[in-house]
Amino acid sequence: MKIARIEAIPFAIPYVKPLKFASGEVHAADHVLVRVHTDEGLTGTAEAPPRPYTYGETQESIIAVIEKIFAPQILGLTALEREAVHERMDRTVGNPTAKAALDMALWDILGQAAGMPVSGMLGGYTDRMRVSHMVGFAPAEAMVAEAERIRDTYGITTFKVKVGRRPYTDDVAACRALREALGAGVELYIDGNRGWSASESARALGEMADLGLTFAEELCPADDVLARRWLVTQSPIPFIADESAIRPAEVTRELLGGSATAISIKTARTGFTASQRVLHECEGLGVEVVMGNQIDGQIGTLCSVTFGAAHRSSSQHAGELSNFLDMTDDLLTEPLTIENGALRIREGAGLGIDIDPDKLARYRQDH
Ligand code: MUC
Ligand code: MG
Repeated sequence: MKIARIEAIPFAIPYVKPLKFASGEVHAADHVLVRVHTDEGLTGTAEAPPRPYTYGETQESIIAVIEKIFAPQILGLTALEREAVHERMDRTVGNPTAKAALDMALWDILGQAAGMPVSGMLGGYTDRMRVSHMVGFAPAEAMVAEAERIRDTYGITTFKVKVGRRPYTDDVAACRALREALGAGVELYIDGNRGWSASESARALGEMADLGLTFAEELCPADDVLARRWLVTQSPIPFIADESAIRPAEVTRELLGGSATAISIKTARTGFTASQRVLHECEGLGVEVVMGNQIDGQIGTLCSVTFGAAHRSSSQHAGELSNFLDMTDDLLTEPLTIENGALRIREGAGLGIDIDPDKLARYRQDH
């Protein structure tokens, strides 16, 4: 099971419509397909999404760090030596999605070698997750129309609403319009991607107090340390740290510093190995987690649901597993389907990622 070869393949698939949020916007899934090949002929697969506005990574930097730094460090190790793989990769700081994709590809190899599904190897709690859909910036009527279409088509009844625009009153009006149109039975929470100040956030939360929001995520920057703590202390709902708490140590810092009271776990940035560390840390501290979305394609989404469904605490809340619906196409031979508001894991060995060679040939950018 020695790691014999690693591929980092750039591909780009257009979106039907761009996803816009306070820290950036996405028009195409310009991701990197990561394939780890063993000397025995197994191939582990995952994808790395470049999010320069969140982690500083680009498609080019992901490929470069994998080909020039990580591959030479880990070729020859086996998929059973993940701790050594991470020790070597962590000599390079940052680059979370490149490291995460390699980690998940190794788990895929382990599952295939053992003839077992990765979800079972991680914990095997359940076979599906309820899905939460992320609604990006648009005029309020368009956000309502999107949420209604997603609810009516896929049975999804949980929505994460992007906020953080200026003036903040546009976002408050959009949330109010969503609540009025969707009714009390739908779950709504908000994510500001650091777009508001702490005082704007406090005012907005006050104005939305009657909307029954369940979480508030990264409304203002965690780097505004005292202002953020002031905000979180008075927040009437759990305050999720997403981009401010990626690594386990950052999770500790934000939680103990009073800058967050819940955590978003994204396998796109912490893979399975470090995501388990974050999850267990949150369980030990009694902190709720939500499975977040790195604006993943179907490969990344399958990784998220595999992890989220594997554990009791990561499957309690709906997982953000539907952004691939905005893509015009994807790479999987058998596309993911959301039915009755839920997404199922794949039952076969490994992660169950089977890449359609024709689609890869069409969308890869290195040929
Ligand atoms: C999210 O939860 O913030 C947007 C930026 C990013 O890093 O992730 C997405 C979704
Ligand atoms: Mg977020």
